[in-house]
Amino acid sequence: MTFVVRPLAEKAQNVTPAVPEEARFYRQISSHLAIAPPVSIVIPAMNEAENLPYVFKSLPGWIHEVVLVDGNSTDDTIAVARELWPDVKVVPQRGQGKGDALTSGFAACTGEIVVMVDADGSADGAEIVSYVSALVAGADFAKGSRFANGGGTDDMTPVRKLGNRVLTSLVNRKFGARYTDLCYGYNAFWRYCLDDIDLDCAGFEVETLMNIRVVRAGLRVQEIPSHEYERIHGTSNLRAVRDGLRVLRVILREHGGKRHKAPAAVPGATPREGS
Ligand SMILES: Nc1nc2c(ncn2[C@@H]2O[C@H](COP(=O)(O)OP(=O)(O)OP(=O)(O)O)[C@@H](O)[C@H]2O)c(=O)[nH]1
Ligand SMILES: [Mg+2]
Repeated sequence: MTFVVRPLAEKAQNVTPAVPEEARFYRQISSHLAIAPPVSIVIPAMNEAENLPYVFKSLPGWIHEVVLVDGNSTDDTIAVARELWPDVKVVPQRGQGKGDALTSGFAACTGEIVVMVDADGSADGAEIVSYVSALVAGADFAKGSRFANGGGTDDMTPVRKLGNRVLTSLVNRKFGARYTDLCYGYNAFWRYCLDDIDLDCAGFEVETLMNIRVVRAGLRVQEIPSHEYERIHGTSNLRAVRDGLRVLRVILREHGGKRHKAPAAVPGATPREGS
């Protein structure tokens, strides 16, 4: 990958520089676009060793860093990640659940742009350029959607599609959003959005909480059509009813103006002892 090194002409509005001005340079991210802000990828991973080769293979070479949050994996997740991406920053998880993992991952990022990518092989890293393009063009939060024109899913059962649709309409009605997809893990944002998102949840309700708080904060949200592929190996950690109810609880609590206190643990999560 050839980087074209030039001084940055103007600092983007509202962007807190995470790297010194003199260390900035443009990275060419497509044949028509070069960007200055460094991009961090956050990957929550719990026993995903078999899927990581597909995930890392699809990541573009111009990214600034990869932060992998290990959910106390009992397989070779960490070793495989280090082999595939020697500079990977491995962050151990203190609690349990995807929300807890992302909280730790975001805190460890040094890039100005953060992209969340699942480790099950369902997300195509080639789409990252679309998310980043939307952000450098003015959006605060680039939210993946499997149901916007151009998006799709090979992974959702009819029951999950229905549940997602009902919960999406509820959020749209209660918070004045116009989302087409609520519970999707492929999103990107400028790091300053974390001040408004202020994550305090443990499980799969994390994306819903983020989507609600960014819209409530008046941030500019742009949906990005995204195709979700089937998980390649292993089984899903998501339980449609249990996690659907957690999502519903978050919606109702946020609408009631209360901050959601993180539950102690996510039932069904299987952490390894002593790591
Ligand atoms: N670190 C960490 N990662 C987790 C945890 N729970 C889930 N993940 C990761 O979060 C991502 C999404 O989890 P999945 O189990 O694929 O759930 P899903 O994508 O909603 O469900 P499927 O569509 O069936 O794949 C995967 O990369 C998981 O490894 C956790 O407790 N800790
Ligand atoms: Mg998945």
